[in-house]
This record gives sequence, structure tokens and C-alpha cells, in this order.
Amino acid sequence: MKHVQIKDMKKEKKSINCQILRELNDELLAFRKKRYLDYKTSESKRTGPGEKGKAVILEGEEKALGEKLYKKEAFNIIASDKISLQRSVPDVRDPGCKNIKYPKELPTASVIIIFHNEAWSPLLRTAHSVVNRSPPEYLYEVILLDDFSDRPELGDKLREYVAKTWPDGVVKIVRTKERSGLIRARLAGAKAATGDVIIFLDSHCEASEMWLEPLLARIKEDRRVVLCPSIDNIDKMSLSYGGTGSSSVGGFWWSLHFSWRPIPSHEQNRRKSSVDPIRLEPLLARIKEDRRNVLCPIVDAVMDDTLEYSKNGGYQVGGFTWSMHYTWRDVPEQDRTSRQYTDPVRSPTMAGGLFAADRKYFFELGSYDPGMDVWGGENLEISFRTWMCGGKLEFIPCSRVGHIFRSSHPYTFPGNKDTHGINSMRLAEVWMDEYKRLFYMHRKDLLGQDYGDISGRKELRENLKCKSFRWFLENVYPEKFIPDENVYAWGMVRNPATNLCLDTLQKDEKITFNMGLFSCQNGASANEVFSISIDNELRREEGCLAHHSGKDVPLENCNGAKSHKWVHDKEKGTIKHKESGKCLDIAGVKSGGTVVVNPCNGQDSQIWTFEHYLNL
Ligand code: UD2
Ligand code: MN
Repeated sequence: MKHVQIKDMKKEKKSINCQILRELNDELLAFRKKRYLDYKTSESKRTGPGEKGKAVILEGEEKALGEKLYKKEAFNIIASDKISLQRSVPDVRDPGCKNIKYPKELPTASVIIIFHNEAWSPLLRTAHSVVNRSPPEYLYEVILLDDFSDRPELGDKLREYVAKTWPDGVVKIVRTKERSGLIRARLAGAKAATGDVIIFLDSHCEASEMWLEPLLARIKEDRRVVLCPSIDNIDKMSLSYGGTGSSSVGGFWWSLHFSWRPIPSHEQNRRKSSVDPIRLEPLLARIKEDRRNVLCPIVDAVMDDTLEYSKNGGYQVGGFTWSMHYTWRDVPEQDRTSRQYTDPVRSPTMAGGLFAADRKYFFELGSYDPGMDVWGGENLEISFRTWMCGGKLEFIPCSRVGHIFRSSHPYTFPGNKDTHGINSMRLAEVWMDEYKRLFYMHRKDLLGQDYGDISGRKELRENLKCKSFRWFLENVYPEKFIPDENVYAWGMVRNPATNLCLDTLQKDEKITFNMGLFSCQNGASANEVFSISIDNELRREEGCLAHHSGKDVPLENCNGAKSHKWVHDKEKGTIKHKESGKCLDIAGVKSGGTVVVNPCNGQDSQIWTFEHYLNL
């Protein structure tokens, strides 16, 4: 075949779409289609280590070597190197995904894979998985964005491999002129991209069956959505590919770290009652499929006075009364349940690495903060910004991409800077309004540090007329606990007689442990911040003090249980466990020990004061 007309296509930069790609490059497209079909037809017959996403278990010397190199790469490079760069992965989608029909005309995608000193096999497996599993009419290009790597094999060897493997030019290498960090690297990738939609991936991913169509179809439907595929887990030791389900959304800690959490009930209910228009196939197509269908379009409303057009969500089906009148009724349970596993899920935040957006919308929305360095914080920044400035962030259960979650970073942080901390300051200062106080409560160490110039980002927020962070909390993440709002009291919980305070003793509040005591730090430590909420929980961000038996007072994940309810009597100073009637007590406990409950006795050891009381 002739060498590719990528340059010609570049001229079409502004208006490129699937049509143009098809018209201008029939030959090219035919070549890509053949490659795609060849892989597809051979995929199920593949054999070898790791095929079908199976684990690779090493033994003897290889095992030892894998463990040794684990320290450098933060995953098992020896296992990865044994696996074909084009291995097959299991289809872990919900069966319901297979019934969804996507429009034939979809926008084209530029997939941007950023990397700095990524190991060879995961990097190329990422690229192969994208080319092999993306229909060529939609995959405009794959950009390998090299963030100034200095591993020798990522130079000429990589260029040669790419040229030889993909002679049609579908995979391109773009290199930054200096180490940019992942945020500016993604920006450089987005600027180099020319497809309608840009999709970012980390450099140790594997795209799976039909990962692309659901993303493109949803963006075609609404260009102001930012979409994340569901992230499957590629085990860092065995490289096995495992589906992780689609029952989580993103949250955050006030320390501005990302968290996974279960889909909240308000979102489950919204999804149950809506009909996704993707599935409302055009009437003719449906009749072609089965001529014995009688079909009704969803009837939208046009107001008779203002002529305003308003969309009917398709929440209802028809019924009748025995007096032979037509009625509307809710979509019955049996006709909606399967959709629970396939419909887009709105999420307050994203993990950061894997997402898709309309290319122009990505820039309209302010792309990224170019003042952010190396790693961290950009994921919450783009999440808050998307919601606050008129977009939506959704997880797409039927689009699945695996990712190796490594145990540490296999690259340097120039200057040993806490880039997550400083990037998060920029994000808090620009987007969080008065709620930045809660970030600094956790990161007192950052106060006064230089976070650079944020005037450009503030201007962006003005220009886009973005909503407040309070709006975001109230409307997008209403279940987020705010330690100093809607609480009776908060802050240090002190026993005045001993000057000891409740203290997590640095333990991770995601794991259950008995609550500790430590000398009061007078506001210097977030380990001593507790609230007594209007739901009578004595709690932290996610953890609630509980009591079940004996004297123990464990901190457990808050779930509204009776065993989590406490009453604080400000006059008497007691904190009483409602269910058992016992009082929080430090009798016989020293600093560094754990707090207990005992029958209430009015002694000094059962008297507590909160640092702040609110007048509710
Ligand atoms: C997660 C995200 C990651 C990013 C990060 C927060 C997922 C699966 N991963 O951490 O994408 O949003 O949170 O910042 O959601 N890289 C560069 N230049 C650098 C440093 C890194 O190009 O200076 C590349 C790196 O090769 C990789 C990507 O950036 O492809 C993300 O880095 P990571 O894999 O170490 O981040 P991860 O997955 O721990
Ligand atoms: Mn990663």
C-alpha cells in the first residue's frame, strides 16, 4: 500500500470527522479494516501466557527476578514481558451491554497515551489493544505522547517499532521538549490531536471489546459530557485482567485525594427511572429488524404558549383504565432492571487517567491547569470544573479498560516536590471557595507555600460563569460530609481533666480500629477533628464511632446504624451511646491508648468538650 496521507488529513484539521476520513482515505481505511478484522477473527484462537487475561505465575529464577525488578517498576515486568503485546482479554461487560446498538455514524477519536519512562511491554500493549479493538472508521489516530523519557529503548527502537508495526500511520509519536509532567503532557497530546473526540489513557492499560463505541455514542448525543470508561484491574504481580464491576463512582477526601465509593441511592433511582435514548433505535431500523413491531417515538412537549420545546425523559409507558381511558404509568420494574448495569452513571469526580471528551469542548472547558506539575490534583480539578461550568461527568459501564494499579511511581519527581500538595492548593484556591478551609485543615503544612500564579484560572472561572463549590456539593455530591456544617459541634473532643483528646493515632479511617486518645494538639492535627452530626453520629469524614460489646469503641464506615448514634450533653459534658446508654470514658487510659465506654457515673473521666459549638 502507498504511504499514508496523514499530512493531507492534517490540512482538514478543523473539520475532520468520520465522513472525511472515509471519503479521503478509502485505501487507508480498507487497510485498517482488514487489520482490524484479521485480529478480531483470530482473537479467540490465541494461545500463550496471559491470553484471555489469565494470570502469569512465575517460578524459580524468573520469580526472583520479577520480585527484584518490582522495586524499580512497581509492577511485575517479567510477567508482563512474557505476555504477547497483542494478548486477548476477557469480555467482562455486563451481558446487557451486548444488546445495545450504537449509531453507525459516530465521531472519530484521537487516543492519547502519555508516558514518562514507561516499560516497553505495557506501553506497547496499551497501543496494540487500542488499535486492535477500535473499529477503524472511528479510530482516527493514536498519539504516543512521550514526556521526555530517557530510557534508551524509548528512542529509535520505539520509532522503528511503530513505523514497522503500523505502516498506515495510525500510531504517532509526539515528544515533549522537556519533562512536562502528566498534566502538561496531556495538554500537548490534546493540542496535537485532530479527531473529534480525545481519549486519554495511561501507558499501562488494555482496552477491551467494544470499549470505544459507547464513549463516542454518548458524546455524539451530548457533547458536554466528560466520560470515563469503567476501569478494570490488571493485577500488578500476575498481570491477570479482572473485571471490577460498575458499582462505584468517584468521591474525594477533604485532603483532596480521590476515593471510590458505592453509587449513591439518589443516582441509582435517577438511572432506574430514565430511558437512555441511545437505546431508542430509529423506528425504521427496528422495524427492519422485526416487522411485527408497532413502535411509538417518545412524545416530547411543545408548550402551547411559549412554543418552548421540552424533553420528555421517557420515564413512562402506556396503560389503560377499565373505563377504557388511556393512562401513563412508570416503566415497570422488569423493563428497567437490566439497564441498571449499563446506563451511564453520574460521578462527582474521576480517577484521572482514563477519560474521553469532545476535543473542542475539552478546550472550551479550560482543558487543564498548565501550572500543575508532574502528578496529582488535576483529576479533581477537571471534575469540579466540569460540573461547576455546565458539563457532566459520567462513568460508562459498557466501556471497559484495564489499568495496572502500581504500588508507587516508577519515575522521579524533579526537585522532590510534593506536587500533589501544591497542585491541590491551586485547585482549592481557584475552585473551592470557602470550602478550601477543609483542605487546609488537613494540610496545615502547606499554608504559606508558593503555589504560583492562578489568575488565568480564576479568569477562566469568571468567563465560563461557573457555579459555586457549594452548588457542586449540594447538587452533585449531596452525601459528602462537611465536618463543620449541619453538625451540633466539631473540632477537638477534649477531656479537660487530663487534657487528652480523641485521636485517630494516624490510623487509616477506611479500616476499622478502636478509637485512640492522645494529648490535645490544639488544632494542629486533623487526626483530632471530629463532629457530632445532626444525625447524632460522632464521626469523621467517612468513619463513625460505634459500640457493640465490651468496652470497645471502634471507628467504622458510617452507615446510619443504631450502634453509631451518640448524644452529647453540653451542660453535663457527657457523650452517651444511645443504644447501650453507656458513656464515653477514659478511665484508666493513657495517651496513645484507646477510649472506652462504661456505665455513666458523672466522673471527670466521662466529661468532654468540643472545640466549637454551632447554634443550630
Ligand atoms: C492516577 C491516574 C493518573 C493521574 C493521577 C493523578 C488512573 C488510572 N490513573 O494515578 O492518570 O490522573 O492519578 O495525577 O486514573 N506520566 C507522564 N509524565 C510524568 C509523570 C507521569 O507522562 O511526569 C505518565 C505516566 O507514564 C502514566 C500517566 O502519566 O502513563 C499517569 O501516571 P501514573 O500511572 O503513575 O498515575 P496513577 O495511575 O498512579
Ligand atoms: Mn497509571
